[in-house]
Amino acid sequence: MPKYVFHYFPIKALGESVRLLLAYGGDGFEDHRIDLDDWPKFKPNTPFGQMPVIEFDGKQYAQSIAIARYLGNKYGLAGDTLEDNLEIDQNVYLINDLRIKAASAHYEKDDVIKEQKYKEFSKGVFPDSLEMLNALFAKNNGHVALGKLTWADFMFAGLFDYLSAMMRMPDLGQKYPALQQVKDRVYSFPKVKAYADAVPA
Ligand SMILES: N[C@@H](CCC(=O)N[C@@H](CS)C(=O)NCC(=O)O)C(=O)O
Repeated sequence: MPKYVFHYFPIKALGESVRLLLAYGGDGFEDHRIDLDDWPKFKPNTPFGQMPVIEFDGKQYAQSIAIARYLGNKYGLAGDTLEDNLEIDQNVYLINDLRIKAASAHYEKDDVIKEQKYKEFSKGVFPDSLEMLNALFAKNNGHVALGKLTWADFMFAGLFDYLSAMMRMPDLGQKYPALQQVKDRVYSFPKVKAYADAVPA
């Protein structure tokens, strides 16, 4: 019986960063992927009616960034000082701001407003944020923060495909090579690669 059970939909989205950290940590985890049809039955049993949720030692915990930070601390992927951890959080929340913006276009229900958002964001917030992140990661030697491997790298690597799809930018990695570098490094760890090779794309 693995130590951790990780509950999420059968997609990457907000779950993949945690899965990558669990794979890297190597303690073993049950990758419980819940289909949309089964979700209404499972939802009331989660802390806040949302996933991702991680379960261990008889308890459940929600919120993807909180879970990623916890695993980062556990697996030696946090900073050494309070200020180091502030820098990691700062850069993680910068990525998260872009994720929220991209989601506001991607999940927009009104088709006219949706296309307006894509038009506006594709000229403004998307390139502006991506250039900022690319410069930040390049300055950090191909990492998200502190110039070294931290849980923030896993956070970003796990979100990469989701961001690329939500921003309608299939060439994200070609356009912004430092972003690709962060992703590639994370996926090059043998345990992470083994996990990624074994699951559906
Ligand atoms: N801030 C939360 C957001 C979680 C969230 O939005 N989860 C969505 C899926 S990505 C969900 O559970 N949706 C189903 C529902 O709300 O019923 C996190 O980062 O974990």
